[in-house]
Amino acid sequence: MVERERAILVSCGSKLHEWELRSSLEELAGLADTAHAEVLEQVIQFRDRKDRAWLVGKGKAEEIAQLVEDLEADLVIFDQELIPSQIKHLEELIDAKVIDRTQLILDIFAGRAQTKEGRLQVELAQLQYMLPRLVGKRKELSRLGGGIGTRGPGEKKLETDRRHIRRQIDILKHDLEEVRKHRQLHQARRKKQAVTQVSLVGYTNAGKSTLLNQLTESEVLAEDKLFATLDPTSRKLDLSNGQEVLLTDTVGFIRNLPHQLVASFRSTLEQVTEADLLLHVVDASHPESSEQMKVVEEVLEELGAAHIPTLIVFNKVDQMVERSIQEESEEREGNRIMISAFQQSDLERLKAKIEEALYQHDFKGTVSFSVEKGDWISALYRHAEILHSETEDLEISFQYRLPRNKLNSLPRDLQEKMQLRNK
Ligand SMILES: Nc1nc2c(ncn2[C@@H]2O[C@H](COP(=O)(O)OP(=O)(O)OP(=O)(O)O)[C@@H](O)[C@H]2O)c(=O)[nH]1
Ligand SMILES: [Mg+2]
Repeated sequence: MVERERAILVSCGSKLHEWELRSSLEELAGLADTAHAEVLEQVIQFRDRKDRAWLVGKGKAEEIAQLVEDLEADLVIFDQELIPSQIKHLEELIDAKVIDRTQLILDIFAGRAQTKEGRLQVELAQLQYMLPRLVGKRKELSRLGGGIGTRGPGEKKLETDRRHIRRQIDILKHDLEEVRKHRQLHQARRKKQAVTQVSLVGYTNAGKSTLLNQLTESEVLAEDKLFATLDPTSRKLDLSNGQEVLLTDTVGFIRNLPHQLVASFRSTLEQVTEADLLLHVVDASHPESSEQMKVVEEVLEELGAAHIPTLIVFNKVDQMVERSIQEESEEREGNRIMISAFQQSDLERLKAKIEEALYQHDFKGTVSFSVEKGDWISALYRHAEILHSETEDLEISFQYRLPRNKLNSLPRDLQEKMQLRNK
């Protein structure tokens, strides 16, 4: 077993936001653990304004340096993003590696990516994170005196490093585009076959992979770690009405998700935007479940997926303390369900609820046209459920129910006739 790095965690912010700072720091400890670090100490510095040079202020930075020495720490992790000049100052003072939350998350992702696309995406995010930091260092150098000794090989090296990184970024983007085209081809085929797609989304560690496993009897990795899943996995799920849907597991979200990551994962997360239904899985036993839900909603918004019908799945109710409050809210609204992923009867209820949600979001209506439109009639019989039909003179009219994802299986002119195209 590899020796765990010894880490000190630091957070800094206004006393007004103490609660938020503490819970974010708690989460940082979880991230550190996921990255195999041993957390020795957590330090919070309250100040209303961040120090530009030291973030936490020089005095506090000196205290941290002392703490590093006393505890023999290898690593100091800041919960707030560090700007280049802060990294530089802190590294000069502290005899340990200095990183921030974003770097830690990128590092975890790098260790976890399994597929080619996942690896490319993480690498791209890492380089994009590095690039401005190199620029920063260069500026720092030229400001410090300029002239002899500062511009020489050091600056040249940075310049070549930057060029090299830019080139790498271009190559990665190009490779990603290739992988992406390939995947879109698959997706287009899926769409053509009009397979209903249901995607699991939610905060990291909510139980998405566990649910995928339980519902489809598969064995994807699920564990009590943050970001256990990076690459989307799809499995077939049979509903009790005989309908077959494709259930997709996705990467978990977290507050202050590095935006470089959201950007590079956009293409894998496109599967989320293509879904017919989202299952937003929430760890109902987590003290901050409602904040976590908000974060997920924000990321969905950012991805352009906020409009997709969503079923909120409150998971881990077996671990919940205050059950009654949540149950009440469940009764008030129809788009939520409380379950434990380990309870067979709950899984059955969930499947029924998925069926219901898919059904609920189908198109319903009536349409009439000439009986001579043979291709329209057969398309309707093939793809829609005909609730009622009537022929009068040479007009035939249908009362129908059409699954949302079957829309494009109908001839375009029929879609227009049914006035469903822009719904
Ligand atoms: N008690 C209890 N634990 C659960 C339940 N569902 C999942 N878990 C546990 O929660 C932990 C996280 O589960 P995962 O399925 O890996 O969570 P995830 O949402 O896929 O997490 P990421 O992939 O990290 O985003 C695991 O240890 C599961 O065993 C549940 O209903 N009850
Ligand atoms: Mg997972």
